[in-house]
Amino acid sequence: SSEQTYLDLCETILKDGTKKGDRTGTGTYSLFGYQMRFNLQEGFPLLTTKKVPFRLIASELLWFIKGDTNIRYLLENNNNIWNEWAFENWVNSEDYNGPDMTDFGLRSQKDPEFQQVYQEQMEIFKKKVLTDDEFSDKYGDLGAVYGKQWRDWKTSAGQSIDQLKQVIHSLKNNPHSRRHIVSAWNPEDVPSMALPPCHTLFQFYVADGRLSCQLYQRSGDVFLGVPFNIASYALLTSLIAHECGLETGEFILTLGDAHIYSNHVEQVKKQLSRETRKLPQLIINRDKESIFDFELSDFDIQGYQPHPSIKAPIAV
Ligand code: UFP
Repeated sequence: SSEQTYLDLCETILKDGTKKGDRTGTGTYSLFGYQMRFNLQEGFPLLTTKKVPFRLIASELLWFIKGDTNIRYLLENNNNIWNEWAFENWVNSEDYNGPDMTDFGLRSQKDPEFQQVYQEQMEIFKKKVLTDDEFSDKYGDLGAVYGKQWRDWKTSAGQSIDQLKQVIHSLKNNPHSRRHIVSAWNPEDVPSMALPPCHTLFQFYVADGRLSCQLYQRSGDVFLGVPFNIASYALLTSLIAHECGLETGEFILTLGDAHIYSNHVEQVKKQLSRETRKLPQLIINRDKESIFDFELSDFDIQGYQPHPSIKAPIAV
């Protein structure tokens, strides 16, 4: 099954990965340059060897598609995956005068007492983003992240480029083009970003009535991040194929620095000991056409019977 290509990557990193320090201070096993292909006709590539939370992936993708960069929409959908990045801006600002949150990511993993203090501050922060418009505009917004670059790329002339709309237009009108590209990597914005885009550039390809997509991902946390990234782009490809009246083809993920954090190794080994199961199916509401009209309730995953989830600390 397609899932095997992911498990092969995990095995290859454990076997051949170079031990390498990293920005977060955690340490990784890493290799450079790896490609995986997922045949979307075989089923939706949501891993079955551990449970992957589809709802979080779907709400994050809709957030990108809307061009939204404020975590409020995510919080409204019980999605906490971007909280740390906004929280970091908040605790580093002049307006914050709570307990010291220096290095909150690492410290909360090592120090249970600090973990509690951190959780409290995070809850206060989330509540403010959800209820206080002014606060939310200032500290809930992550700035020039994916949604911004996909939908509202600012040119030097002060104009805006809607890359996602343009690429859908070109897929419909000039399917054989070799220029169906969306770039999230904006060199001008990178220095001011807390997290420069991991999924940097993607390209679509049409042949035999099928839509394929290839993503170049500069950096992949293979245990925690990559399963999300695979499902997210498989979903994006499926939604755009739906809008363009095409069948789905392949999703191809090309990774730059593909790494397993040293504190994920045991979890990866556990996952590798499990048997793959049949991939689920993605169901899309046929009454809607444009991907810009889709809501969370317009699609669902059917027949997903994964092994239980496996917990692991996230490197911030
Ligand atoms: N990461 C992913 N996928 C993502 C995302 C982050 O794997 O979609 F946003 C991981 C990769 C890396 C870390 O472990 O987050 C980002 O750190 P860096 O910028 O140092 O590569």
